[in-house]
Amino acid sequence: MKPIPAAKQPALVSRLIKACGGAYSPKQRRKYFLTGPQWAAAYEGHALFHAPTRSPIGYEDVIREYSKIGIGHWATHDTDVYPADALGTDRQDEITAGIKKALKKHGLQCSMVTTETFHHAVFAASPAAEAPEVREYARWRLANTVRIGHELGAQYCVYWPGSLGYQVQGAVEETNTLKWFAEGLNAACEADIAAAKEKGRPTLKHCLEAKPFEPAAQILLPTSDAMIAFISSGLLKHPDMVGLNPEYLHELMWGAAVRAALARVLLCGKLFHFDINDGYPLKHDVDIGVGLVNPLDWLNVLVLLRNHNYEGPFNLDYKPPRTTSNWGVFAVSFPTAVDRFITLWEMAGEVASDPVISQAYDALRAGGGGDPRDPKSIVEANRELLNLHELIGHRLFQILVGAHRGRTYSV
Ligand code: GLT
Ligand code: MN
Ligand code: MN
Repeated sequence: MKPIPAAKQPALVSRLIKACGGAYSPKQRRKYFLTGPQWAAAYEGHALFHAPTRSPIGYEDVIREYSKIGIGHWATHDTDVYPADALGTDRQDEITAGIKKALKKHGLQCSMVTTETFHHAVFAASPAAEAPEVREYARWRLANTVRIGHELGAQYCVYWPGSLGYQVQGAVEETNTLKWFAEGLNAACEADIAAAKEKGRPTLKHCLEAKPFEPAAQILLPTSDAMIAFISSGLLKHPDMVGLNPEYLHELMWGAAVRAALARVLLCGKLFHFDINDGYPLKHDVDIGVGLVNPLDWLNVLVLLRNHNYEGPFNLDYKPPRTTSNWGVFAVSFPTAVDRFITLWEMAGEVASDPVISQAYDALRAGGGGDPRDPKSIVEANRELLNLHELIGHRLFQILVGAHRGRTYSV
């Protein structure tokens, strides 16, 4: 094959994306509570070892392109759109007005706001640092974000305390740091209660997001389970306002069964928000597009969420790879991620109504009828019934590859 000139490459990519087929329309995509983060689309491909491969892009472009794709909601960190030194000044109000205008023009809603408490030098020792002025500044930043959220019509506020930890052990006294972190959340909740009252709006749902490592070497709240315990530690003044935003990959990173981690959050009534992506266990936060690595696991996760009537957002916290261009972010990355999610979600619906799976579940729950005081008889009575466990696994695989609808391969 001859080299393909740069000018002809978009046409080639577009032709092959069309050839893939199976794309949903923007109207269909808008039926799902999908949220697109500003930082995900604007990610330039940089990291510790990586120079950027894409050029900067502002909120107007992101909002417009999300709208074209059919992503109905937008989420942002304060400093994704407001320069840190514009926060709390008139410039903040001007930017807020610009965002509102762009959202309205393109028919999007702001679903969630989050405070960046990890990038700026002031957070070198975390937002819950020893110096009281750092903590006061952090409290102000959180309260300011809450007010921005109310102004933009958001329902959720997320906290990712990635810098809450340490590089060297002994410098930080963990119980103090956690108490100080709770003070920040308390300030955010109180600011929320005041702003909600003033605006006649409901209060926000405050969601903690765990990640087991990065950027701090050791993280004080590394998992969703740790955060659930923290919420009920007694340190929070409004524990009912605080729940979780688990991220699929962040649980996988520490080796969790993601579905089991989510089940524990569901049991506590704390599954408020969900970051969707993919990746590998015991590796870094690569934020690969949903379903590209673990589609069967994803199917199972969505079956659980459907069964429990989860109605919160599915937030596309995904990093388009460095090999993707600025154009490709909206031509390939986001539409395909959205379409894989929708496919997996609908497939999860098929699992729920699949006659083989429901008969197998019913039979397992009926049990074999042994004598509860005689374990030997229980073993005998259930012997053949328990073959259904593996059979269910096989059926889920069939549903994933379409074999339940007669798709076969000739040998
Ligand atoms: C950061 C983190 C994400 C969080 C974002 C919210 S910031 O990109 O890795 O998982 O959701 O603060
Ligand atoms: Mn996330
Ligand atoms: Mn991540």
